[in-house]
Amino acid sequence: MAVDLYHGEPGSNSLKVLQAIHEKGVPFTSHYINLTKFEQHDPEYLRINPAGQVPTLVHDGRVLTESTVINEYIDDAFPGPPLKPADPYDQGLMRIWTKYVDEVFRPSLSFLAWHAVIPGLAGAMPEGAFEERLARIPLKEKRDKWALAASGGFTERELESWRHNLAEVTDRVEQALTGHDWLVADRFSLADIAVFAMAVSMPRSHGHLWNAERTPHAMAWLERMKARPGVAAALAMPNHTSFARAEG
Ligand SMILES: N[C@@H](CCC(=O)N[C@@H](CS)C(=O)NCC(=O)O)C(=O)O
Repeated sequence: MAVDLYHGEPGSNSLKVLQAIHEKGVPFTSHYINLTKFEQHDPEYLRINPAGQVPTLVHDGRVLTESTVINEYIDDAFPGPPLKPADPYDQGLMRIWTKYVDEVFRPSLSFLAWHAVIPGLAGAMPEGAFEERLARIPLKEKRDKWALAASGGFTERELESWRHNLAEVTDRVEQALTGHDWLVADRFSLADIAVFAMAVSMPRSHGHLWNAERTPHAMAWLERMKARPGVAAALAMPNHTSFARAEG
């Protein structure tokens, strides 16, 4: 059995899959893709993942992309502790969390981070270098969004709605964890893994939302998550840069 995982720093979507694979105890070969060197756009990597994004799982030569899909596959395809609740209704609740992370939490976090970081990054590059990098991004949607971010083009209304989303996510997580150790059915699951992948950076990046006074249950859950051996092993994967950690 050969399991190859192509991933970036232990943050965001890469951290999501690294947690699942370590929690499940699946032996795998790690292939680090350096996002700050734009290795995700190298022709060799694009042959595996034409979207030019991490993570990508290759199991016995079969390629799977999309972190949420990969995590369900890891849980279904390999022995080890189950990462989904047994009850179908609880599985539904778990998937509402993973969908919410993919559609609301992660994009809001990314767009705000791009707004803060990309203009400086582009400005620090030699003339034309950023445009050259942009041209290599396979996904038009991402290319356009990065170009807009670089020119400071996100509107105040957009920024406000992404900030609002982050406050809403925070409140939902705090509420779900009040009186509970885990997000769904009082057991650790892919819901905790998906939310944690984005939330771990919140006390640092959005400390006004995530802090001991405002969100004591969410803060305690972050520590509970970090204390899990699989999650700790995922977080201990090499981290070469602070830029790519949570923002993608
Ligand atoms: N929907 C994809 C999104 C993957 C994604 O956005 N990956 C980011 C890192 S977290 C990435 O590769 N960013 C670099 C780029 O798009 O050039 C998934 O969930 O796997």
